[in-house]
Amino acid sequence: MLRFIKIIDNSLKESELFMIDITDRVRNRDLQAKIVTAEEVANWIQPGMTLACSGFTASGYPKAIPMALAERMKKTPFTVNIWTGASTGPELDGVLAEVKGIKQRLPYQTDAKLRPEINDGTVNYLDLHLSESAQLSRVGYLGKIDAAIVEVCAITEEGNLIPTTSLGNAASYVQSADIVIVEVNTTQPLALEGIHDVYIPLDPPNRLPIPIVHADDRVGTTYIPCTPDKIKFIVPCDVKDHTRDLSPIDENSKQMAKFTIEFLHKEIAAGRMPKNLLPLQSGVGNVANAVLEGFVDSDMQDLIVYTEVIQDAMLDLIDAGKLKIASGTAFSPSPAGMDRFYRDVDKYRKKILLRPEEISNSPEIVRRLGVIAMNTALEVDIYGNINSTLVNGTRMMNGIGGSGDFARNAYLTIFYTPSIAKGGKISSVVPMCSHVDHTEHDVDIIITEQGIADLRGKEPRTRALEIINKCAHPDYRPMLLDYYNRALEATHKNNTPHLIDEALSFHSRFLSTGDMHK
Ligand code: 0RQ
Repeated sequence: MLRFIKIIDNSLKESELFMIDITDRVRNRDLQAKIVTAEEVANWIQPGMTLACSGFTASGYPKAIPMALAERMKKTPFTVNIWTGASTGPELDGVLAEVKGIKQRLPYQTDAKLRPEINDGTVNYLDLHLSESAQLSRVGYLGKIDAAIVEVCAITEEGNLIPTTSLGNAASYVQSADIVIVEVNTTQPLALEGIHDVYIPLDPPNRLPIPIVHADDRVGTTYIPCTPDKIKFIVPCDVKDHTRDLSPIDENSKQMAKFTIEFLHKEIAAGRMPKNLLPLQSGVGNVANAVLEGFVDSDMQDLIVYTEVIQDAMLDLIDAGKLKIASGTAFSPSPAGMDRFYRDVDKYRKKILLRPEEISNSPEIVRRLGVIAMNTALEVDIYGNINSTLVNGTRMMNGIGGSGDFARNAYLTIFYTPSIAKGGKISSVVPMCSHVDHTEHDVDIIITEQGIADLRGKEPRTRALEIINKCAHPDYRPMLLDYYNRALEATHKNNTPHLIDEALSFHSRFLSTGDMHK
């Protein structure tokens, strides 16, 4: 059966009418009768509905339906609630933000058009720990799902769904929803079948131990369980994941990567870690990429990755013969990385495993495996608290994402930040964070391009000197030392000395003068 669908390509310009045949991917013949256009689904969606979508980073999110929905909203403005696994690409968050079509958004985002709407009160944004978001939705705190919208490679004879480049919360949303809408994406190769391991835990009080004791353990199914009767519509789509090229690794990131590798070598020498380290988790972005590339050039072997997002550097580690397994919830390489993956799919897929985010980020498993968590901060304070989300304590950047899932539960928790931002007008080391996502109790190591502060086994006053002297930029070091010394004196050496009237003075100075310097 052939169907017509209006497609908007990745440049987001309208293009011609394409004919997409997805019958080979809808293996249940009866289900083929449910194939419709994205416009038909967009017209079915009602204002105020909660649409729980697949997608994690710019990987595996529905595209044709949100684009058609945005077109409809241009003519008839209304809003819906969008739940996903994490951030998505411009064909979901971007197009809907552009028409102000989102009322509530959770659990994470990074979209440049959505961010201002979160910060001007248009969008109600729930910034959630990713590992917890599926459970919160299942038990009903977040309201009811009107439809789950899931991108797949294929639908099996039984109605089960073969996911694409991410799993995120898709399996849990499908389980909770009465109505499932499926986007069959023909750009997603069937070679992805088998790479997933779908396990949905029972909710308390019936939760059992999640039986993963090694990063490569498989405990679930290779598909998202579903039944034909739950599937209301099936929509063809041939728009690719909108993954981005990585920016070249800058000098600061290279320096932070170098500090990391040197430090980990010392940990091995001290007998605190095996020679192949412990499972690695790394955030996304420049520093994370540089650190992972640092491992490629290092003498370390048989590395294990238990993380959220699998990026290009993992392919480099596989090619260098240094990676045993990379377990995550999203495969999110650059376009070139994706081409590379597909050219040699049989080699790479043996080493890559995609799980639901409540498993990839599970506190239980992160603690059991002894993960080394490496994430990025906006700012750190002199006692080791971390702000990852709110600029000047108020303006949302992206969200906590999975950083909290890993930071609190890891064997070793490292945070990175360049010591200054905005050309030196901002010190990333401040007396007190303007907002705290990760507390001093969670943080072991802070690394800037200036140096590495080891906070383990140190009480707050010693930590303050360690952070100021090793991580702060030399331009700000005297100001921070002056603050600390006066706080020490004023509080008569309290456990955690602060001058309460002055603790946020760096921020207030920046807000009034545009510069944290005196
Ligand atoms: O702004 O783009 O306007 O220049 O913040 O900073 O240095 O480019 O760093 O891209 O790695 O992002 C914490 C936001 C860092 C990210 C954060 C400004 C700076 C720049 C970005 P411009 P950089 P990155 C797994 C883990 C939370 C989620 C997480 C993040 C912009 O890492 O969202 O960890 N983390 N997930 O100029 C004001 C400061 C600033 C500042 C930097 N102190 N004050 N602005 N900037 N420091 C991933 C997932 O969960 C999917």
